[in-house]
Amino acid sequence: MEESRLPPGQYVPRGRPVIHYGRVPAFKPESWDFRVFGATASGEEHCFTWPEFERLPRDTRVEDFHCVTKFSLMANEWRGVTPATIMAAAPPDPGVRHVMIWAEYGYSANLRMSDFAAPGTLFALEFEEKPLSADRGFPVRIVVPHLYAWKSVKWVRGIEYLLEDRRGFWEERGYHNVADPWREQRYSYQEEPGEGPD
Ligand SMILES: Nc1nc2c(c(=O)[nH]1)N[C@H]1C(S)=C(S)[C@@H](COP(=O)(O)O)O[C@H]1N2
Ligand SMILES: [Mo]
Repeated sequence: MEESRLPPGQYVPRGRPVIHYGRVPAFKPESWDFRVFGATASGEEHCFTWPEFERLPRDTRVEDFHCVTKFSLMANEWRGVTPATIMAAAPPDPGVRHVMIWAEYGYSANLRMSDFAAPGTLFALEFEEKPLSADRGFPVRIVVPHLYAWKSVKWVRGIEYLLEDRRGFWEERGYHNVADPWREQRYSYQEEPGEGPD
C-alpha cells in the first residue's frame, strides 16, 4: 500500500473491526422506509418503501475508510445508490447547504452538501459483492469515505435537508463538525470559525 493513502495518525489493523454505539437494529421490510424531509424543493416529504429503494440503480465505489479511533480499512468495495439519485427523486430547496443523515435509534451525522454530493459518497446496500451484514448497517448505510467514519452512518432511515447546519450525534459530543481525516479534524475544539454551526 502506498504510504500516501494513509491519513496522519492512522494505521491498518488486522481484520476489519466493526464498531457502533448501541445495538444492531432488526430490519422489518414491511415497515422500513427512507424519508427525505426538511427543506425539500416542493416542501413535501418524500418517502421510499423498501421495494422502491431496493430497485433504485446502483453504482460501485472502491474506497478507503478512516475511523477517528485511528484504524483505517483500505480498498473497500461498496455498491449502492448515489446521493444524486436520491436528490433527483426528492430535490432540495436551492438554499440547502447541509444534510443530516438519520439512522435507527436516532443516531445522526451532519454533512456539508458538498461532502454529501461528493463523488465517493454512496448509500451502500452491498459490501464486497454481498448484501451488507446486519452489523455493517443492513439494509442501507451511507459511506462518506473522505471523512472520518462516524459520518458513515449505518442503518440509514432518512435524510433531512438543512437550510442551517446542526450537529449530529458525535458532533454534539465533542467531535469535529467537518471531520476531514487528512487535516486530522478529530475534535470540536479544533474547529476554525465557519466550520461549525455555532
Ligand atoms: N447508526 C450508526 N452508524 C454508525 C455508528 C453508530 O454508532 N451507529 N458508528 C460509526 C463509527 S464511529 C464507525 S468507525 C463506523 C464503523 O463502521 P464498520 O462497523 O463498518 O467498521 O460506523 C459508523 N456508523
Ligand atoms: Mo469510528
